[in-house]
Amino acid sequence: MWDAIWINAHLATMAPEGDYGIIKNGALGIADGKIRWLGEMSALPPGAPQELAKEVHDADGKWMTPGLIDCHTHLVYGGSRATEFEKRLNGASYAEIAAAGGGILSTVAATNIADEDSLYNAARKRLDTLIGEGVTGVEIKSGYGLTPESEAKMLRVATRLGTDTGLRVQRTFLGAHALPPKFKDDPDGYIEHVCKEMLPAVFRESLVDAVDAFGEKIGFTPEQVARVFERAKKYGLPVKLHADQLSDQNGGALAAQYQALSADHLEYTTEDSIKKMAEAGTIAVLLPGAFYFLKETKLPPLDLMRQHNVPMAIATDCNPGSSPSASILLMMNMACMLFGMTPLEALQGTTINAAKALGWQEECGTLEKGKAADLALWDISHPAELSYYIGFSPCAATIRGGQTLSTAT
Ligand code: DI6
Ligand code: FE
Repeated sequence: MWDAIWINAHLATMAPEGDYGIIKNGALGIADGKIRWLGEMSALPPGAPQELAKEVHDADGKWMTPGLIDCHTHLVYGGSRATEFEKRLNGASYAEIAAAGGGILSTVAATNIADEDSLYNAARKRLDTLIGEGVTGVEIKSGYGLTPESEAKMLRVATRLGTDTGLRVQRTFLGAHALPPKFKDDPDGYIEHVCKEMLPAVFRESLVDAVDAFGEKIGFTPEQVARVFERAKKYGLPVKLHADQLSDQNGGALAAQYQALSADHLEYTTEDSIKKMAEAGTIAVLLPGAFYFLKETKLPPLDLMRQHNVPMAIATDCNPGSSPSASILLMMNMACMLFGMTPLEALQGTTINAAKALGWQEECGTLEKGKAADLALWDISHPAELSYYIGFSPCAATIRGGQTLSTAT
């Protein structure tokens, strides 16, 4: 006997490659937090649904997909950057604001003075918004602390968010996000500090699942990133990279060289980088919110990614500077409208490919027997509808490991 069954649901399993994997008029049974059975209603084992499972949910023609996964966020942060947004609309550029000590560093200042509870409460609202859009898994980066204590504080908040909500959370250490004022003229010294003090400190506290860096002219050089990645490898931690967002830094190739889970942004990435990502199995994470909010004009090379079979994921990049959004569905719409993705690619980008971008593909990302019961139920008439609405969530339920998630509000 299963713990629960959903009957009269249309399933978009996302399991076969290149397809929604649709099962019309289906059912899905779960036990111990895992999917135990799925298929057409007509193929259910004999007996009334009540005899098959302790809990019976009649989906009444709704659609079920894997729970969505937001595989790149900075959703723990203090303050807001609305005044900077206003400056940009009055003509200043993102890079100019960063060079003048604003940008990421202004969020670092606000995050450093915030206590854990206030960071938690602000982040929880953003996370609850994601849950309301069918999200069952999320990646959360540090990177607005830039001291061992403050990075640990951010990662503790990320840990608590996972524990309290029941979401699957990957905690990513992003110490190499920006140069703190204390190391203003000594980027190499800061990288040394990241490798020898900060990463060991958060690792000792078991606060970190992966390591990221910002490889960019206004971030860190490929050599500096490589040093961070070498150290991450020593700890057995997977890496990922903010790559080629504002200029080509061979970031895709660098990520691939370290078998990175993903290279993210990629507006300026070259074919050479993409080929290397394909060989290394590095996922391309596309962030249309940042492209939109920074008014970028250079599109990531999607055709090359398709040509070389680099799986594409989509994420919110939720952060106060370049993508102040906690809507994964809006990102799917933007990926279609701004990047020319298809709705199928967009849904793959927030399910199976997002799972791959976090190394979770054996556990979730598709509806398959044996995988976790991380599910989203939708009041829609076709899965393309998930990429279609703008600022509206047709989500009817979010289920993680068999438990229906509720939000704090
Ligand atoms: N790239 C981004 O999109 C975010 N970080 C990064 O390295 C933006 C961070 C910010 O502006 O606060
Ligand atoms: Fe980012």
